[in-house]
Amino acid sequence: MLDRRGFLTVSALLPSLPLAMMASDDPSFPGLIVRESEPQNLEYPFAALNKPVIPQEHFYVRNHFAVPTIDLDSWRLRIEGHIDKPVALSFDEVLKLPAVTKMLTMECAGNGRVYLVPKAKGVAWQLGAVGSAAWTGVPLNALLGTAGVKAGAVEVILAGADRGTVNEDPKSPGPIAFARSLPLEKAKKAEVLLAYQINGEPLTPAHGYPLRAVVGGWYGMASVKWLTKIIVTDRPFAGFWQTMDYTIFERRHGLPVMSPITAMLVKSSIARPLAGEVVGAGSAYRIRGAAWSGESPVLKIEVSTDAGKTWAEAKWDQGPDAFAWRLWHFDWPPAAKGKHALMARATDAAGRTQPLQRDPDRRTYCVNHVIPVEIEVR
Ligand SMILES: Nc1nc2c(c(=O)[nH]1)N[C@H]1C(S)=C(S)[C@@H](COP(=O)(O)O)O[C@H]1N2
Ligand SMILES: [Mo]
Repeated sequence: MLDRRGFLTVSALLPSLPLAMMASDDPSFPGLIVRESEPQNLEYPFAALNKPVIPQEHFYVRNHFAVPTIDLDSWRLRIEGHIDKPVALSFDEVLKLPAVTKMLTMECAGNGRVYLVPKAKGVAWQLGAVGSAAWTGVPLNALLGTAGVKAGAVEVILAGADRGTVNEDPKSPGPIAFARSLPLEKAKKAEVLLAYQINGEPLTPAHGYPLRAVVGGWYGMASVKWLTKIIVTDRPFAGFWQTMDYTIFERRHGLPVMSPITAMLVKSSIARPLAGEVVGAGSAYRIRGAAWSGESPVLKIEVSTDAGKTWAEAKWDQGPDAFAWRLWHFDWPPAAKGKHALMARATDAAGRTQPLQRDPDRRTYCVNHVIPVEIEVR
């Protein structure tokens, strides 16, 4: 099937095939890990990380509901609310607007949840609900300019075409659409795109075809897929994923206040070795991983091979970027035989360092504390 620009959309031909079964350009790729099959929730096998750009067919998938069926002819992007003039654009009209391409890293706020003690409810992500890609689309700010934001506007709600009923308490009052808001200030930033391409390809249905938001620097829940409606408001949005799911406690005057999750926290993850891996004594082993932070470049990456007693700096594979992760490596001559706990910790340009301890204010989200990787040298 050809899309409007004549691109072959593989996924349009195979709408019911799980992503994990789709053809890949990399025969060594082990496939995505199925965390849930309906709705589809697929994790990137983090140990496979060997280049900074994740191809679309390897990119993790986080869906709350079934992928909506979109008819491109009747599809419109509508801008409503606290604006001068309502806007309704066809997909062809969106494609004609000036576009930009940016490398942006996106991490699900639940990534790493499986490492929480006690065991937390929710999708049991390990390290791989994160990815980085080159996204192409229209800056949200340009569309807000066309609509004319009125004085007194505070937020921009982004709503998707997917709908469903939340069946766990607190249950939703029937089917609701996935929606999330951004403060107007963030919505106007250059890193907030309405994207229709990833790595130069049209989006697949799983990743939001035909158009999705990509909110650079923020956890993934802000990057609303299957975007059809943008509502500018003069008061804070209190939707389900704004006030129930995807919230953490923030301390205000010492009191914990439920607050929507926003920017990604500074984090690094070790891709190799895997926990439990056996490493040969004597030969140098290359420890590899990635590090990122929201809205700030990561500048320092340290590795400990003795459970945090001593730390040494690792080497970066890419230059600093405020919105994209950097891969790193550390060449370790594993001398002593026996068990070792490997750790990595990143520091960003704002001076924030990854903590060693879990902060319980973050509920089951924003897992960025250092997670030791226990291996054995033989
Ligand atoms: N409409 C819609 N947008 C959505 C979601 C969703 O379920 N519906 N999931 C969000 C979450 S929680 C994440 S982490 C990202 C994941 O994007 P991806 O599936 O392309 O990796 O999409 C976000 N946008
Ligand atoms: Mo997410």
